[in-house]
Amino acid sequence: MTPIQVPIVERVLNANDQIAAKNLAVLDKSGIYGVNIMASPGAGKTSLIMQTIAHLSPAVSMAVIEGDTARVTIDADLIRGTGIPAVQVHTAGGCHLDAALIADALSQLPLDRLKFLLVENVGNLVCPAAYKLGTHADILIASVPEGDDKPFKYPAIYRGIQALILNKVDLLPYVPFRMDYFRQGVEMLNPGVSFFPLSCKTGEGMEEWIQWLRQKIQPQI
Ligand SMILES: Nc1nc2c(ncn2[C@@H]2O[C@H](COP(=O)(O)OP(=O)(O)O)[C@@H](O)[C@H]2O)c(=O)[nH]1
Ligand SMILES: [Mg+2]
Repeated sequence: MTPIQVPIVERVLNANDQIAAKNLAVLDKSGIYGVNIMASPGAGKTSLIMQTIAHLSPAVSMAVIEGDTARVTIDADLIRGTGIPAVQVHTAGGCHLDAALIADALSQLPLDRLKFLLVENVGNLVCPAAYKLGTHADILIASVPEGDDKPFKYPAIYRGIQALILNKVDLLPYVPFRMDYFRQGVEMLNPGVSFFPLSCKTGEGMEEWIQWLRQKIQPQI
């Protein structure tokens, strides 16, 4: 079985990479900076998007693509409530977004009027790591209650990111979390990756993350 399965998986990923490259070209043509947000369920993806909107909009015209495995629009409705365009994508049980789903979502957005795109991937620390979407940056949100060992247990997703957020630092006094151990795992897998410990609840650390984003979006604003 294995000799047959491996080439098929490679072909699927190659096809995805080709569509991802087209998505990147579409974003670049419109001068849009795209960020793919990955994390486990509940780490704070939607909360970070809401905070980011609060800091950057309306100065930066932005949109959000929301990925969910179930046929719900909970997060997209929340985003639309801020006045920001949001496209809800359903993966019909699939554990990750892929480039073709993003291509379809991009066709539903007013690209000529946008400068910044946030994508909320399906909550999962395994599958999203293997599927490029065609964004400029892949970022991961870890959170304090998930525990400090996650870099060691989910290395692939930590290896491929350009920025790491550690959310819920307001819970550090209440939850056992060895920051040194966590940082050691991250450094082993992705030396020097941009790191933002913050709290979407209290706002602590948020300014550094927003500053990083501003520098990326800068040429357009
Ligand atoms: N204490 C604390 N709770 C947070 C923080 N950020 C998000 N939450 C809560 O964590 C839960 C999951 O957040 P959500 O943004 O929906 O996570 P998602 O599933 O990754 O999109 C919600 O109850 C949030 O209010 C934070 O910084 N501190
Ligand atoms: Mg969410």
